[in-house]
Amino acid sequence: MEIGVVTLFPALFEAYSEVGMVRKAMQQQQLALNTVNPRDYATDTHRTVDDRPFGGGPGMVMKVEPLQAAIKACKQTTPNGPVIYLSPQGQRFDQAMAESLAEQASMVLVCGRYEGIDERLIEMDIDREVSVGDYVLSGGETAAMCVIDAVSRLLPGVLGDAESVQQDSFTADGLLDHPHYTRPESVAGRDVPEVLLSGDHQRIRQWRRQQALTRTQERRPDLLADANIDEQDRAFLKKIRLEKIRLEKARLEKARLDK
Ligand code: 9WO
Repeated sequence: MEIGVVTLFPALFEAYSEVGMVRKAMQQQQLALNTVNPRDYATDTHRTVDDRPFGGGPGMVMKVEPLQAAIKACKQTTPNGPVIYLSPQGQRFDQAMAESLAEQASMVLVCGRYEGIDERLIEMDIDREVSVGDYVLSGGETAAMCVIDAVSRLLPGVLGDAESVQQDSFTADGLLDHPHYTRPESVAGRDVPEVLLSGDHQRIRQWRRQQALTRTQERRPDLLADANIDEQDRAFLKKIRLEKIRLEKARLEKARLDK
């Protein structure tokens, strides 16, 4: 996959592409990153890329011409891929979107700065707006890195057997991950759950599944609606819900008697 990035800060992407899965994907030639700086397409002596907002107010807006020229230059190497603008107004990025973007041969990620980009540029040159979450950043760069990171690890051959996407409970079944432990067996009096030391792989698999289910129900119950869970999983979730209610009732009863 070829990813073009339009950014006033290409150095951020150079640093990011030197580490981890992104570096691995590039070494394996599964990923190519190409940054284009709108400042290099500004035509005035001061290389201006921003201007005051029509209608007044604080801050600056990214000018159309340098940004448009940069996007055009970027599309030379990524002709058919979508042009994506990272903004809080966009469709929410998630694992399913990462999977569908990973199937593309190319894409262009446009990173805004200041108060944003001229709306007419969005109308003319942006195919879709994508948000990585409901917060305001100082620019789109870190959001673009989230997209690059999530997508690169899905490219063919990038993850080894050890980190297989199939093993990842979120990717496989839409559940949160189970907890992880490594040596030593005891840390400040906290022991690794006995089951993980048992060598009983059937029991370990079941425990991890139940941990993933419990955490998803407790922390992100919204994910259960689309999760890939079977009758046994549902029965377990019902059991822990009932257990929680029973404990709460016992607690209330105790409080009543203590009064
Ligand atoms: C600035 C601002 C100032 C006052 C009131 C509201 C405001 N919103 C913004 C704003 O959205 N600035 C953006 C900064 C302009 C475009 C790039 N920036 C950005 C992208 N911030 N956050 C994102 C982003 C992108 C993707 N997913 C989450 C957040």
